[in-house]
Amino acid sequence: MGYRIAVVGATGNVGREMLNILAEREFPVKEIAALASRRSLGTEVSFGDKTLTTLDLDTFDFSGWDMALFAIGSDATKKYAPIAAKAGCVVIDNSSLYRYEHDIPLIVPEVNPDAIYDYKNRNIIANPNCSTAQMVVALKPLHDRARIKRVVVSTYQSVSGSGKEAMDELWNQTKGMYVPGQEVAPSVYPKQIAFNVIPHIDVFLEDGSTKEEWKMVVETKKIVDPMIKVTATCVRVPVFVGHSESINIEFEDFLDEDEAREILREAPGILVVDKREPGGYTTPVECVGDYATFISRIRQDSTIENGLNLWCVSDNLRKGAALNTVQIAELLGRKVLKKG
Ligand code: 11C
Repeated sequence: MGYRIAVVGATGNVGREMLNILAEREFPVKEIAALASRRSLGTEVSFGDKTLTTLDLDTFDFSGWDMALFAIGSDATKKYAPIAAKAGCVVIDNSSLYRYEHDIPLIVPEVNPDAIYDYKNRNIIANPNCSTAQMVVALKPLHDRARIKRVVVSTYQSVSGSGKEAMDELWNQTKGMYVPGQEVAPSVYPKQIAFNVIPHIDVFLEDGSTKEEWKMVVETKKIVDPMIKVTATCVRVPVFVGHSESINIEFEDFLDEDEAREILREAPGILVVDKREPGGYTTPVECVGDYATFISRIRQDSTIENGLNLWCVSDNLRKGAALNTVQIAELLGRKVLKKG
């Protein structure tokens, strides 16, 4: 028993986290393959106490493999995901390529687990954007109680969301600020990220919003409820790992802040840390390596009839990417494939 699992893009930030999380959660693995592009071939990656040598994605035969967890860009996904899916291997994809297609389920297991059965349409399941994943975990239990009408969210997103080169840029730029002659010019980002914030993530759209902001709107509707209105401002901040969000929610019905706190305490995937004193909240550095979405600063918004404010923090490489993917794999195993 157990599953034959391929991790595609095993040498990247998210691929490595997928391997860590599969091992940590003792996912029932019968065989595991770490796949990479030819450029990274032969690179070794860790899987629990084992070391795996990466195999060539280009020549890999997906027949007989149960699931492939994809953590490569949209262009490469477009080439390889259909090959895996056609070979009978269920693709769980982290890129944005398939998320918005009507016959591809977009899943956060705490929120819409029943969408799992739609995997059969194309043998592909999509994983949401990191900033959406952590937000919808918090929204869903509140929506079930008081019906959300509108959400206004501002994000504070870490550089790991843009990959390893961006993490290096923050590190080198920060060091370079103190050493005359070693200043590092922006390269991944359009402006300096060290000691700065940049109100721009992903490409600009015609209406003046960015694609990251659009993703939060469209994905929340697909995962939670198409009736919820969302407006987002996404901002990159000089934090290595951990996305934070200030979320303002307007409900149909009144929801008291104490009841909201109790609902969130009971909700799956959430840890409430909400003491009204210095340090009685969670910051991104404290969420790194954790599975939970942390909620703090829960309070009434007295400027509207039925409003709440809250602060939401999570490890974007985990709940925002690798953990959610592994949770989808667990869900698929538990509800459908049943080999575990
Ligand atoms: C960021 N949220 O922080 C992005 C990274 O659509 O999966 C993930 C992009 C995506 O830059």
